[in-house]
Amino acid sequence: MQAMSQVPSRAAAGFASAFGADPAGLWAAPGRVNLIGEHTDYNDGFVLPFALPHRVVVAAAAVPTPRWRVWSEQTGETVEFGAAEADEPGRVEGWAGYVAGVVWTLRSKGYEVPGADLAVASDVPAGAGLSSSAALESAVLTALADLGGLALPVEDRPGLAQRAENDYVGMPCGIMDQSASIRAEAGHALFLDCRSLAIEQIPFDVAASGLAVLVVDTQAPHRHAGGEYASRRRACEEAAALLGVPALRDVSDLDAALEKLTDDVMRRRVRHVVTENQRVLDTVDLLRAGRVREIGPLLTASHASMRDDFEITVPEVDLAVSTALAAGAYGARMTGGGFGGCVLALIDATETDRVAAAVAAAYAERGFTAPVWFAARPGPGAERIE
Ligand code: GAF
Repeated sequence: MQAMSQVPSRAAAGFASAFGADPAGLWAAPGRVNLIGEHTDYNDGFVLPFALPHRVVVAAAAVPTPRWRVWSEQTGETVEFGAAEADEPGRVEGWAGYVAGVVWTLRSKGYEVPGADLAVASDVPAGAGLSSSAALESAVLTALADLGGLALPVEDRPGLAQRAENDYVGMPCGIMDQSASIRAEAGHALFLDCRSLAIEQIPFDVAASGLAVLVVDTQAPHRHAGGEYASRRRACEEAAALLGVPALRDVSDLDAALEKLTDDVMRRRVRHVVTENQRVLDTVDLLRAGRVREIGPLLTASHASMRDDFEITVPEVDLAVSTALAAGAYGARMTGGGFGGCVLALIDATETDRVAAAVAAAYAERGFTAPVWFAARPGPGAERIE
């Protein structure tokens, strides 16, 4: 917790040393874990993420000309770009591309984006499937909107940040991560209909039920994650076209749909998406009724579906899930896009250390890199913090 509270001062100090002045303000946006609903967002389906207390913090000040300088604590470098680079998708590469992408998406929608100096610090683990890039986009978007006094309704912001990632950076993600980072509320999970973009804040105070969400960062290297993600998305879109529906969200009779498809891989992809959507709805029903423990089997079924039907898990992830379950978790699943990343387990709060130790021991036995873990509580969405 202590390290987290230092992120704002690190961003402010980085701003002062990179730009020789004080920032006009500090803005923060969180990473997320997804409780359930994986690879459903780009199928117009349902998701239920919550915001982590881990955040990207941006210290920023407007400048009078259309140019942007961005310092990153992680790399220690300052990247500068102007309107020409911002207006050409892909031109700014690497981490600064997410910042340029936000400038691009706003400018291309006709917003008067102020030039700015920005310093970025973060305690969202990078490359762990906890949406550090969505947090960066969301923090920058929130900062630029405030600095420029842009009339930017909150419900439009996730789509703008997603567009930065899809069309500037070139990652075909759905809208879940940016929605979680921008629209989540502390103490709640965000139930999002990815077609209508309607949201409902679902109370998710695990501690009040004597429970904890243990997040295990498996440290598994991401294996071809980008290409595999894009190929899963393509398979879903092809299946929807074959089935004659706008998106897999619209499959109402799973058995009939599976009969129409001849390709076994495609059938399993469809089965994952359709059953996962239903699991999100069932989880929301249980949480609305305050039956938190009972969501466990849905989490575990979600994992089996990702492992067997969507085929996006890796041995480290499967081992963390099976070990947590054997150690008494009510449910456990991989969270995020897959091919590495994090696992979450719903456990009794008193059991956190014991379950984490069991996973660490299982990893040691298999010769896997030691995992990192923390207990996650739903934090707030993007906001100005100073
Ligand atoms: C990644 C993507 F960015 C999200 O849009 C979502 O598809 C997720 O993988 C899988 O549920 O985080």
